[in-house]
Amino acid sequence: MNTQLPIQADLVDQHNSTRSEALRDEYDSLGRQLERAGVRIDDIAARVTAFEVAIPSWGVGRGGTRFARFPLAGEPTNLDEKLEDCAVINQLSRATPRVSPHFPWDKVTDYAALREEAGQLGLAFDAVNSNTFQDQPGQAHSYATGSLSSTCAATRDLAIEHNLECIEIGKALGAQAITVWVGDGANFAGQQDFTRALDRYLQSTAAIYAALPDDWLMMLEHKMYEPAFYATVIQDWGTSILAAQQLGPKAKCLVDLGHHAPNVNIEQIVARLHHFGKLGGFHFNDSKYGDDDLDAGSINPHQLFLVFNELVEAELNPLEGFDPAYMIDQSHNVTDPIESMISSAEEITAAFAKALLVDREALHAAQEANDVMLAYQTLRRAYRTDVSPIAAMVRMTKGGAIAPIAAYREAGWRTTKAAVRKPTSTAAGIV
Ligand code: AFD
Ligand code: MN
Ligand code: MN
Repeated sequence: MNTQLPIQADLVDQHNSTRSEALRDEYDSLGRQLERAGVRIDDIAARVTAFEVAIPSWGVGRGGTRFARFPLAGEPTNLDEKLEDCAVINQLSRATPRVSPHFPWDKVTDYAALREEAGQLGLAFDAVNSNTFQDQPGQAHSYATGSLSSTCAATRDLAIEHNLECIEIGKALGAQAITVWVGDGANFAGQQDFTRALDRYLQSTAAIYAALPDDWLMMLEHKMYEPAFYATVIQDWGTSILAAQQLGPKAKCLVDLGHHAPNVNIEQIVARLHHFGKLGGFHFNDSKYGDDDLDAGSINPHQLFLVFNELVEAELNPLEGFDPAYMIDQSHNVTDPIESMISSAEEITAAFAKALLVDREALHAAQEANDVMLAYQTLRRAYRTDVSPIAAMVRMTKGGAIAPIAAYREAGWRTTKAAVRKPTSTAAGIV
């Protein structure tokens, strides 16, 4: 396919030419440092080259809170423009070649044409997301009573139908997974029978599961609260794994880093899910208090590293297979979403690269010998390493920019788009 990338290739080449000598120097120096620890930098670079994380179609516009949304001049106003911005992120970072779409937000009439359009921008589609947490105009049965777990059969049927449609759309787009997150739950004690609500959810998801193609996954995304504030139907990884086990082998759990109670040990959840063959994928983001949807690694990069440490560990013990889907799920309320996504992709890649640097043999030996300090220091040594020359070298080799945010600013993308894209609304609301 003839790709037509949004930023002029000359501009990226020129950006890199002024920086490549310094980068080579830093890469070689890090290479010597790693060699002394018995690690070949090119091996790490090869792994980083193959590493990819999908971006959310809903993350390229300015997000908002329930109080307000502050639009950004030149932000995308339709799906074509969203894809264009996703292509910019991937062109400069070379780590985000797939877009995870959300329906009905991303509904179009011709999905074959949409796939083609994305392909021309160097993009493909990742897991489709269904949306039964808000009503669409003219919807026959409201989700105000819940969706897949609603007490109202007609509402449940509508929610099932929507998920089936998402699978059909996903097939046309070349996706191989559907992520199901529901806002179902209760705001008051006594509002909902916990058991019956879960039973209804399981029945509804079984109907969706039955329509999954053989090579597809259904990822169940748990979330502790919001929009329901007293209880949610799939509140944590416990309910999620039990539901996934009941549904069957194609059902797995999706871990959104922001969907846990504060201080929960997410890396341990990752290890547990993998142990039972139910680790489906991730929604990366960062948070301080709840489902904050802040940029990955911006608050707690150490946690991100510890998650990847478990992932690298899991990869060495594939058990029932190891192939989690990596996706970003963020809301960019105060930054340019393109810059946030580039920065997040870099943080996620760095966490992965650092986890690869962990001396596994030394770590396992220290664990077996109960040498607590040595085990801890083994992790720390990897975490402290500045891996940015590896990520930059990989980006440049793949045709991206050495300093992608600087290159993005040099390209003047947003200013150019502000002149041609329509202004967007300031309406409050969570997207
Ligand atoms: C939710 C979940 C989920 C969903 C998104 C919608 O994280 O992934 O698709 O928000 O914006 O909190
Ligand atoms: Mn999510
Ligand atoms: Mn969320």
